[in-house]
Parts: sequence; C-alpha cells; structure tokens
Amino acid sequence: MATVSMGLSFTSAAGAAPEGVRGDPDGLKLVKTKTSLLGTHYWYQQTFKGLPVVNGYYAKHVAKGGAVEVADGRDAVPANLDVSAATTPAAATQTANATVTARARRAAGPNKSLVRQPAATSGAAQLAVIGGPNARLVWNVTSRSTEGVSRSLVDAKTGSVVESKVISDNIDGRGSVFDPNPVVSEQNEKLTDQNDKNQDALFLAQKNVILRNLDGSGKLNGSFVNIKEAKGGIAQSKTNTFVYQRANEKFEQVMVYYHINQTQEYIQKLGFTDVNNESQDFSVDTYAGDNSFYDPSTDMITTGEGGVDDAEDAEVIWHEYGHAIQDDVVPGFGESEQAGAIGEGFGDYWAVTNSIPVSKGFELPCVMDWDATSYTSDEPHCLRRTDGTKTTDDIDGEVHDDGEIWSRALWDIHQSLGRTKANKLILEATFFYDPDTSFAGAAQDTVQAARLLYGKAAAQTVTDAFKARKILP
Ligand SMILES: [Ca+2]
Ligand SMILES: [Ca+2]
Ligand SMILES: [Ca+2]
Ligand SMILES: [Ca+2]
Ligand SMILES: [Zn+2]
Repeated sequence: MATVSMGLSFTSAAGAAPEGVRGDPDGLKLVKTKTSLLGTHYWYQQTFKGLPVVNGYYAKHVAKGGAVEVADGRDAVPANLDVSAATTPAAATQTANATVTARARRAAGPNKSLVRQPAATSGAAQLAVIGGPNARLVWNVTSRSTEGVSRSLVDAKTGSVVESKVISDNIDGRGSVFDPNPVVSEQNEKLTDQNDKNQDALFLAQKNVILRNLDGSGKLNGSFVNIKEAKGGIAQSKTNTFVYQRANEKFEQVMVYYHINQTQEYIQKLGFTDVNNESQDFSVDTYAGDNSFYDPSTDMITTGEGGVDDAEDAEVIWHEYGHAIQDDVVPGFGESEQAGAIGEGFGDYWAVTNSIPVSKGFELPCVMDWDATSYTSDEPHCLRRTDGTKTTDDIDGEVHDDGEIWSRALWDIHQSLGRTKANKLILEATFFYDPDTSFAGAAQDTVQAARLLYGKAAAQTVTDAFKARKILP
C-alpha cells in the first residue's frame, strides 16, 4: 500500500468533481472529500462488482498548485470471484453474534453473567468482498456487546467466521450533575425550584463527573442505562460531552445516566453480577405530573417533571431503580400489599444508602430532599424518612406509608452492621423473596441471608431490627 507520487498535471481535476477522473482505476466510489490548508483530499472506497472491498481504499491528495499524490490501498480481487451468497444475512448475523458473545464472555472472566447477548444493529449484515491472498465474498456484520461495537466478517459461501474484532470500545464521557441533590450537597434547605429556572446557587451545586460505560454512539446509552425517550429530544454529543444547566431538559438525562451507572457499578462492587445487570430503559421528563414510576410490563422507568423535575434529585432516580431491581430479581414482585410496601421501603432505603458517600452526614435518613422542597414546608424537606417510628401496628394499607415500616428496619440494619454488609445481605435476601411475600416472610429471608453471609451475631442484629418494627415476634 505504497504512496505513489504521480506528479501529473491534474489541474482540471483539482477544482472539478473528481469522480471518474481520467487516469483513475475502475471500481472506485468517492466516499469523502476533505479540505486542508494545502489541498483537497479525495477518499474512495474500493469496490468489486459494486460491493465494497473490506479495507480497500484509494486516496488522492490534490495540492493547491495541482500536484497530485495517490495513496493506493487497494487489494487484488480475482476477476472471476463469484459474488452470489450461499448463506442468508440472518444466519451470518447469528454466527457473528455467537462469536462476539463468546469473546465478551471470555473477557469478562468469572463475571460471565455480565455478558448480555449482543444485539446486532438491524439490517447490519452487508455483503462485501475481501481481497488479497484469501479473497472471498463475506457478510460484514456489526454487533454490539459489553465490549462495544464489533465487526465480524462471515464467509458468505461456507458460513464460517473469517474475522471478528471490536471496532469501538466502551468509552468515558463528561457530564455535569447534582450529587445527590442541591439541598444535600449545599446543605441548604432554602433552595427553591422557581419553575426550573437557572439560579447561581444551583449552578454552584453542579459537579463535573466522568460518565463511564458509554457505548460510543454519542448518546447517553451504555452498559447499564439507556435514555430511550426524553422530552426535548435525546441528548447527543459527538465528543461525549454532556454539560448542561438544570433549565435544559437534557440535564435530567445526564442525572439519570450518571446515577444509574454509579449504583449498578456499586452493586457489582458488592459482588452481584445479576441484579438488573442490563441497560435499563428510561423515559425522562415525559410525564407532566409530580411522580415517577417503574413499569414492569415494559421494564421502563419514567421520571416526571411536576414541581422540581424528579430526575434533578438522584434519590428519586435511585428509588425507582429499587423497583427495577426487585422486579428483575423476583419476577412479578409486589403482588401483595406488604410486598408492595417492601418495594417502596426498599426504594427509599436504596436512595438513602446510595446518597451516603456524597452526603457528608447531612440529614441521611431524609428521602428526596430536593424534590420535596416543592411540596413540603417543614425543614428538613423530606418526602419520607427511613428513621420513622412506625411498627406493624400502624399499617394503613397504603404502600408508601407502610413502606416506612420496612425502610426503618433496613436502616437499623445499616446502622448496626455498616453499609457494605447491610447492602450485601439485603440484596442477597431479595433473591429469596416470593412475589407476594409478607413483611414477616421477607424478614425471615433477610435473617437467613445475614446468618449465611455473616453468622449468628449478624442474624441476631437483623432479627432485632425486625422485632423493633413488630415484623418478627
Ligand atoms: Ca430541570
Ligand atoms: Ca430492568
Ligand atoms: Ca417533582
Ligand atoms: Ca437524602
Ligand atoms: Zn416507589
């Protein structure tokens, strides 16, 4: 693939369209024209009988003065190569995906369940030709997996994989967020929404962060989060830079991406590789009311924009993710009133425990401190708390109210055993819940998980926490 200086006078070609220029070889398709300080650069795709030749290129650099330099990266293709496929694009896609999955699994090592079946981009299998000594007809298949985007070449005659490689890795981007929310980070209960207005105090509450595990598509789409729908359109950046102020609806999308990626990374750090380990779909700012919700029928979390935009408070995002966690681990979870209350209590607890590393001890048991400023007048502003005094004597049949009984028990376990042990045993216990469990049933599962993970003393501590709520006798 030598660069050949031709030194011919192509002055007529320099200004005019170069396609099919005199002296150019046949079978070239102009794909890009670039202009630099010193000239114009014409990039061609090598083709054979109309099909692209993989990696076959031809470039012509035309200097301002008219001098032409050619870079010829074409590969030889036998003139008699048959270009009719004997295998289907669907079969090639399947083979390519199996290869990509196997490789991603090996790369993941012991965390094999981390690897989802990569989904080929629809219509991604394209016929192409490989030149050179192993010239042949192939299907060129693009797949996505935890490794990023892969390109596989599958022999279109025999169906075997000729080559498969990652062409873009999962990458980091940059963003700006509240963490977990402005009330907590600024320790200021006087902040107000003012109808989503940009304010100096709120700008100061923004923090620059790295957005990890993006898939490189230029959207907020990655291993653990997928912004699927959003009011005002999906945020996009060719440089993966997502910096907005809170009045811009895209700010909430960054909040969702960052905080969900964080919490899933935390779950995996605890050792769990199968707790909603997937790219969770979100619909951001698409509900006008002051509510957010998880829809198990579509596995989608929707965040509302009533009052403070819900996704401006990470504790709302984490609460909803709590529902997604339980629905993922226990199919159909929440069939009974008490299971529903456990869902709400766990969501509140999950919000609180995720806030701890960034809260500097400020009002830790207060749930949704920022969102609550638009509907509470008492300070601190809290939608609910995890340190209430309710017991089963106070059950009123409303899942959020009764959830405070459950979240207090989890909070006590957290206080006694510490964050890591508490979260490990609480997540572990969830795997044993029945979809229609009772407080007592789920409490027994939690005691059991404590005993098996940490022994008798820990099990007693957990038992005491549930006894104090009159959940266990
Ligand atoms: Ca906003
Ligand atoms: Ca899910
Ligand atoms: Ca709200
Ligand atoms: Ca809080
Ligand atoms: Zn909820």
